Amino acid sequence: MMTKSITEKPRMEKTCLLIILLLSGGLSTLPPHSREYHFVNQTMNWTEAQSYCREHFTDLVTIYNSDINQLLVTMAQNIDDWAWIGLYDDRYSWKWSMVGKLFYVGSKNESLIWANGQPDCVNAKEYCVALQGQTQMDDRPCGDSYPFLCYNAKNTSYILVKESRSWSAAQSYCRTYHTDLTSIRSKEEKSNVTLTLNGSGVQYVWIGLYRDPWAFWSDNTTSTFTNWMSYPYKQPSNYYPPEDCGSVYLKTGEWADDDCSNSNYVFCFTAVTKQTVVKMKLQSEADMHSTEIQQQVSQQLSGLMLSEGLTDFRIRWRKVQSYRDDQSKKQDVDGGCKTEV
Ligand SMILES: *[C@@H]1O[C@H](CO)[C@@H](O)[C@H](O)[C@H]1NC(C)=O
Ligand SMILES: *[C@@H]1O[C@H](CO)[C@@H](O)[C@H](O)[C@H]1NC(C)=O
Ligand SMILES: *[C@@H]1O[C@H](CO)[C@@H](O)[C@H](O)[C@H]1NC(C)=O
Ligand SMILES: *[C@@H]1O[C@H](CO)[C@@H](O)[C@H](O)[C@H]1NC(C)=O
Ligand SMILES: *[C@@H]1O[C@H](CO)[C@@H](O)[C@H](O)[C@H]1NC(C)=O
Ligand SMILES: *[C@@H]1O[C@H](CO)[C@@H](O)[C@H](O)[C@H]1NC(C)=O
Ligand SMILES: *[C@@H]1O[C@H](CO)[C@@H](O)[C@H](O)[C@H]1NC(C)=O
Ligand SMILES: [Ca+2]
Ligand SMILES: [Ca+2]
Repeated sequence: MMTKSITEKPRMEKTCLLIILLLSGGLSTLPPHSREYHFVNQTMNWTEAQSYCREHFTDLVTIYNSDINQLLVTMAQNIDDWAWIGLYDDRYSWKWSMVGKLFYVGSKNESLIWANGQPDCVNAKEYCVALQGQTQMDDRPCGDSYPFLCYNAKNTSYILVKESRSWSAAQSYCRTYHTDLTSIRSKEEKSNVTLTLNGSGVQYVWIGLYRDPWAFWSDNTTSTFTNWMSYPYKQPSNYYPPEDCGSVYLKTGEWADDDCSNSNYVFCFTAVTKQTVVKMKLQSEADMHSTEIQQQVSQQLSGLMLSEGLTDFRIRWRKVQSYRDDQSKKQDVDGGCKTEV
């Protein structure tokens, strides 16, 4: 006689729970709606200040407008000293005029070599690059007038214009009559440039390399607001080079560039992140456990949310096993039903 034992399992209905997290605050590159500011009543160098802020709060402060600037001044109660802010100058963040993309020359040489001690950004005024002695690079004041090298993409030729112009006037000229100021991104380009300059006797010649001064904040957000001190010491000055870190004078709220190894007070911020969770239970004839179907639904949903102007969100899937015979007994099972966009 055969016996058959069947363990009767409750019937399962596969359902997926779709979870949408709506976020705002510190996680995007847009200034968040709400930040808390902190004055650190201790002095340290800029790198230590950055670590301190990241450890105890979110990051060094980014100042988006004069209201925030004023608020910081109020917090420090008239101390006759300086405090670090998140602003810094990256003297290796060079870009080519022709591509407009960040091209990190850095301190290592690709096919370019910085002349001894360069880039030194004398008086915080040198944001354009000229070839010096035809081979080595030097950052120079963009307003200086030098001969310049254009590149013409139509007939792939390099044109040395011996008439001296400022960097931006040279750029306009090249863009009008040729393609742009020349780039030097490879050995081939370098040797063509050397060939073009050979025998010309030019001392300095503009090429297409330039950078934006004081463009970066520690938390990677951007701000167009500045409040540089103009009197009695015009800032930024790069007076004791390198002065690559931004600080605020606590009595007036005016800014100065400072040697990053100096000891200053510190302003940090905490991003107040708001999170809204939207849960949707989806039931369908389609197999909601199929990754393909989940991705399709996620994609449509993200498209919908983006078109509504919502940019900061995550979509997650979660498997829910609901038992027909006992609706109250529900289990969330991680994995298996999960997708993120
Ligand atoms: C900083 O600390 C000193 C004592 O160490 C105190 O006298 C001063 O009021 C504090 N300043 C602020 C702004 O908290
Ligand atoms: C890089 O610099 C070294 C010396 O520091 C030099 O020998 C080498 O030729 C340079 N390379 C390029 C591609 O310029
Ligand atoms: C390339 O074209 C430019 C602009 O028309 C001209 O000035 C230049 O002489 C040409 N170079 C060669 C090598 O044909
Ligand atoms: C540079 O010169 C070489 C020949 O030395 C040529 O093959 C190449 O096309 C030139 N490159 C550019 C960007 O003009
Ligand atoms: C520069 O031109 C001279 C002739 O005018 C030539 O002898 C020399 O080899 C050239 N140098 C380079 C680097 O091409
Ligand atoms: C800022 O951006 C850089 C490069 O994109 C990245 O390496 C770094 O982790 C970012 N820092 C923060 C605080 O988000
Ligand atoms: C800041 O101080 C730390 C430890 O004292 C040191 O390792 C670091 O190099 C300093 N940073 C700067 C920019 O001087
Ligand atoms: Ca220089
Ligand atoms: Ca300074």
